[in-house]
Amino acid sequence: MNKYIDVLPEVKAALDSNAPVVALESTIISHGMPYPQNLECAKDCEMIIRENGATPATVAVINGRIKIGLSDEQLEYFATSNDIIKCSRRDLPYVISTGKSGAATVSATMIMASLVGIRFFATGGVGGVHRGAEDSMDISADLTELSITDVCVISAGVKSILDIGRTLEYLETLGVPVVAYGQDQFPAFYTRDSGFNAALRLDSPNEVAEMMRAKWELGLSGGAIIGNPIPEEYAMQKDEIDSAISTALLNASMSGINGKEITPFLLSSIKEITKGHSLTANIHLVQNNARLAAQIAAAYFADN
Ligand code: PSU
Ligand code: MN
Repeated sequence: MNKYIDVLPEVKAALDSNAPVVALESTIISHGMPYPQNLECAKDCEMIIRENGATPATVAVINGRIKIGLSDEQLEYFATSNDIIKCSRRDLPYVISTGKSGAATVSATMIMASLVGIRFFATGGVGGVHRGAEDSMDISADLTELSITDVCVISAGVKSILDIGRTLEYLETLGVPVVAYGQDQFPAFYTRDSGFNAALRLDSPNEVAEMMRAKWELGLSGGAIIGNPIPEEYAMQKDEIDSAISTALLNASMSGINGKEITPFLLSSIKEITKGHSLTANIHLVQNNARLAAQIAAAYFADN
């Protein structure tokens, strides 16, 4: 594995001693938020994970090397560089073999985290079934990854730019546990309620840790989505976000945006339309997920 992977010494020490580690993705830095908020958010998430008893490991590819844990300079590079490839499962071998640099989406982060034994991962929102997928077939590789790779993903649901109902159906077909944390409703990223109940509900970090232990000890491979609602005080008004999403989707279709460009385009367009409100919400929900992920990882490794 060393042929491909560099693990930051701090992360390696934590992994060697069976201490909790939480992975963070890098696409949210390079393609999900503008500078400098992306860098501040990345650093704050790492700090929050430490404060809650775990070691953070931001995951990316730099010059063809898998990096588990980034230095401050490397974080800065992902926050400012324009030529970073958004990298999901399909892109990973190419980015590595050609010595390029890639930011890891949820699917690629899960793969690289699991290669070194990291079990928990915090992000903003998982990818899913896009609206209109019955024509475009645009379904994020994040979903299939969740069915095969043993990493539990703590998110604020799936991004509300998606078709949440179809995403939940697809996850059921794939056998991925979808948990609403602390409420019955599956959250909707910028807001606390998607209008759909999650199939499962858990109310404490320990309950989540025990569900994952049961899953993995039984050999039921794959991850889970823990849908952690954005804190009330940072949640957006439903009207504001719904109309921003509609406008952004229209902009995207008029500009002919598709494929892997669509999610970054929509996020940035929604930020413009909401005059930055969506970015503020995004930052707070990611931090909230980092906190819960650290608490879950700490509970899991406390009696492992
Ligand atoms: N969460 C955020 N912002 C993001 C993403 C998640 O708050 O930008 C990224 C993740 O990397 C996720 C990707 O895997 O969006 C989904 O992209 P796509 O829809 O192209 O699969
Ligand atoms: Mn897609």
